[in-house]
This record gives sequence, C-alpha cells and structure tokens, in this order.
Amino acid sequence: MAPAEPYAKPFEAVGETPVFAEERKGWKGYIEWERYPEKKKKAAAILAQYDFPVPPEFQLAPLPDTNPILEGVRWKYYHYALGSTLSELPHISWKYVLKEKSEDMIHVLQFPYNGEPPRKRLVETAITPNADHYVRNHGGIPEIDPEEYYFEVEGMVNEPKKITLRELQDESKFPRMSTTVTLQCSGTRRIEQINDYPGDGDELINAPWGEGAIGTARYVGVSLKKVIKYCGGLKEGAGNIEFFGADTYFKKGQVYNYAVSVPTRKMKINEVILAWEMNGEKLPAIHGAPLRTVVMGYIGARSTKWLTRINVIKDPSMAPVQMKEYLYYTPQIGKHNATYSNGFSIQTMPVSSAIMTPVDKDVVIHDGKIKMTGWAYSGSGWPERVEVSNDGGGVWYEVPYVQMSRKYFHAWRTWEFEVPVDAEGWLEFCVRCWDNALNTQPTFVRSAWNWDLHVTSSCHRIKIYSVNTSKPLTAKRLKMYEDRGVPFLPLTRPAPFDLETDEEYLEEMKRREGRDPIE
Ligand SMILES: Nc1nc2c(c(=O)[nH]1)N[C@H]1C(S)=C(S)[C@@H](COP(=O)(O)O)O[C@H]1N2
Ligand SMILES: [Mo]
Repeated sequence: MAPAEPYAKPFEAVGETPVFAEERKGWKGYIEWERYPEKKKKAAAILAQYDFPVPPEFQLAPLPDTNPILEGVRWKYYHYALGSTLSELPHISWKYVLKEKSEDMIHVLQFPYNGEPPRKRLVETAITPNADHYVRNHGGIPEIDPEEYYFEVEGMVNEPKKITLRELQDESKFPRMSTTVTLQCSGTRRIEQINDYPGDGDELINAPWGEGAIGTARYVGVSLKKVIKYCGGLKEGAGNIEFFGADTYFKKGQVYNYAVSVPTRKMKINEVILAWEMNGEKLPAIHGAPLRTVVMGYIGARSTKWLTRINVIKDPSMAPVQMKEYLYYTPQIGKHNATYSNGFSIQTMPVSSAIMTPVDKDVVIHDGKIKMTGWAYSGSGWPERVEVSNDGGGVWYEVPYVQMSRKYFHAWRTWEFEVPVDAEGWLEFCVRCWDNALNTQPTFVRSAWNWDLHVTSSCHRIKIYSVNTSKPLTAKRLKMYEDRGVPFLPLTRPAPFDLETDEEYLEEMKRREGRDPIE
C-alpha cells in the first residue's frame, strides 16, 4: 500500500479557528452551505490548499483485521481543514457511537461512522433494538437542541413554512402515524462484490458492508403528505421532493449539505414519514435526532437524518448523493465510461435475503439437519416465500411460513429453518426470497456485479463444512476424538491416530472382494 501523501499544512492550526459559523442557535456542527454559494467557494478554496491523504486500498488488499476496520483519515482531515465548527466532529461522532451503539458493533468505518451489528444477533428479533440498528453516515453527527429545532418547507408549495418540532408533535395540527419499516443501505453485502471483483472505492469510502446494513424499527411521526397539505399543497408541475440534512458532505473538492430527493408520488401514497421516535424511544442522535425522514421501500440513503429543509422541485435533486451516487451500471459500463446519466438511479430496494447463521467457512456438526437463520426483504412488496438450497442452487427447500416472522407492508421477515443435509464436507448453501409479486433474486454475485458495487441482491451463499453424525462412521470417529482428547479443529489438522486398524481393513477388504478382480 502506498504511504499517505504528506500534508502540505498543519491542520491543527486551521482547525482551531471558526472559519465558518454555526447556522442556528442551539445547533452544533451545522453549517448551511446550499443557501450560500460564496461560502461554498470559500470552503473549496481552503480545501484546494491541501494534499489530503488518499483513501486506503481495501479492495485489492485484504481488509484490515481491526475494529474499526477502516478509519476514514481523509474524511477526518476534510473536517479538520474547515475550522473549529467541524473539526471536533470526528471526536464527537465517535462519542455517540460509544454511547448509543452496542459494544460489539462491527465498525466498518470509524468516520464518517458506518457500523453493523454482529450477524447472529441481528435476526434474533424481528424488530431491531436501536443499539443494534446499523448506521450509515456521510459526515459528522450534528447536536441539535429539540427546543431550538425547526425545518423549512419551500419550493413548489403554495405556502412555504417553518415548522418546529413542538408544532409537528401537536396532534390538533398533525395526526400521528406509526409504521414498522426496514431500512436497508444499498451497500449491504458489498463485500461479496468486492471479494469477486473490486469496483469503485469512491471518495467517501464505499464501505465493505456485510449482511448487517439492514434494520427494522417502529417509527412514530407525521406523514409528509399532511405537512405538504399544511403548506397549502403542491404547485403545478411539482415532481420531486428534496430533503436536506444538517451534516456536511464532500465531493471532488466541494462542500455540500447531505441532500437527496424522492418523487412526489411517494409522499402522496403516505410512504414518507417525518419521524421523531424509534422503537418507543426518542430518535437517537446517531439516527438523525430530533427529526428524520423515513422513506418506505427505498434505499436507506433517501431517509434523511437531521432534517433541515424540504424543498419541492420539478426534477430529481442534482445534489451529489442523488445525482452522482447510488447508481447501478450495466456490465457494459466501467470506470472509464461511467457517467452520472448512464446508470439506474437506485430508489426502490429490490428483493434480497441473507443467511446470518451459520457463517461462511463454519464447520457444523449435525445429525442430518443444519439450523439456519436469516432475513428476507423486498422494497416493492413483502417477502412471501424464502427458500434455502443445500447444493448451491439446484434443489430448493421452502422455509415453512410458521418459521418466518410476521408480514408488514414495509419490513423484512426474519426466518429460521432446519435444512436437510446428507453429504459431508464442503457444501454451498444459498438463500433466495420471493416477494408477493413473485420477484426473486439473481443467482450469482457475478450476474449482478456492477462498477459502483451497489445492491448485492444475488442469492446469498455460504460454504459450510458438514459433519453428519447420523452416519455411523462419523459418529464413531467423533467419539475417537473425544475419548482421546484430540481437538477437533482446525479442520485441516491431520488426525493423530489411524483411521482403521489393520484387522478392520483386512476384514473390510475381504467383504469388498479385494482391490482388484481375481480373474
Ligand atoms: N443527513 C443524512 N442522512 C442520511 C445519511 C447521511 O449521511 N446524512 N445517510 C443515508 C444512508 S446512505 C442510509 S443507508 C441511512 C442509514 O440510516 P441509519 O444510519 O439511521 O441506519 O441514512 C441515510 N440518511
Ligand atoms: Mo446507504
């Protein structure tokens, strides 16, 4: 790996000066960029003075065996470079990780924070405890006093307004809504694409997610439709709704606030909620407190945290996260012919699923059935059937519906299943989900590999070493290990005893008529 570039200037010196002021009283870490083009220019000029460290190579090289797996040095330096309003954010954000997340999270990226829970625990409950819900941030975590909180609604609405949290929570003005929703990052299971064929690393590291960048919670809030109505409804020609977050985002030397958009249709069918409560608790800071959007069935990226502004526009947002990222390319498109317009813009999450236990490369001792657990999800419907194969996708077994968690319009189903297994040795298991419209999943990672490494929705595969004790010889051999106190693992260690006595061998050979025919 090439050493990081030397820094042209000492960042600490710059980091102590408040070059850019806080935008609002009671808000910490929020610089408004989108309303002030001059300020954006100034920030770009500051950033241009430095040689920032290059992102580490983590795709062509093995992933570091550390937790956090990746640190995000470059992104920290972006924040240091812009002065004291942002320079403390890497530190503050990490404090929230320690405070609000489970101790054993897999910290895929330290800053901006990206983390997923341990595989086994994620599917123990159909509703994910807040402390275990994955987190995907593009910047630092702003600290916002709920008493000082408001968001603006503007653009193609008849009566633009500022709405405080208190007002939004006033039930005489806005009826409440509560829905169980699965959020899934479109980068979920990216590591499988990387392992087969590396792709775009992106500047904000395209995190090497496993199967845990998905979580389910019950959110309470107000339907965006009610808020738009309160603002006098849409103006003629309104087509999309843009959401802005308070966090600062960087792309090719420019600064932005996090921003994305969804079609107005999504609001009209009550599939966008402005939420302040998650699983009966106040929305945690790391998940967007005091208020975030939750967009049902769409990739997690559209569910904007630390909401500052709702802007109704005609066409989809031209903010980088909407226009330049979350694109899905065909196999004819690679690094050197990808553009922003020639990829799909990923909005609705396709059907996907994963086996969470056992995990890849496990050695499993069983008596003819291996218990598996996992999840299944569809952004455009709900999982109707889950199937597991024990031979890499030839024969599929249906998971009985009683072993799947209940159906919701907008959430995953967790499942468990005892898969019949006869063979010994390495077996490839895979899972696929069918949703209510009979959509299912591509068979191999290769069938769906794409340069941007999004949406790894092919059948999730794991290799398991099967040790089947319903076979008398296997049961006997395991007993030999036990009786002699010989460790069973690692699998590759040779057995320190004979597999058969000479007498047993000769007797068996006689029964088999010897090695060769007699005549
Ligand atoms: N303001 C803001 N909103 C954001 C993001 C962000 O970085 N900033 N990340 C998005 C992405 S890519 C995902 S997958 C989800 C993750 O939500 P969670 O961290 O609450 O699980 O938040 C989305 N909303
Ligand atoms: Mo995401």
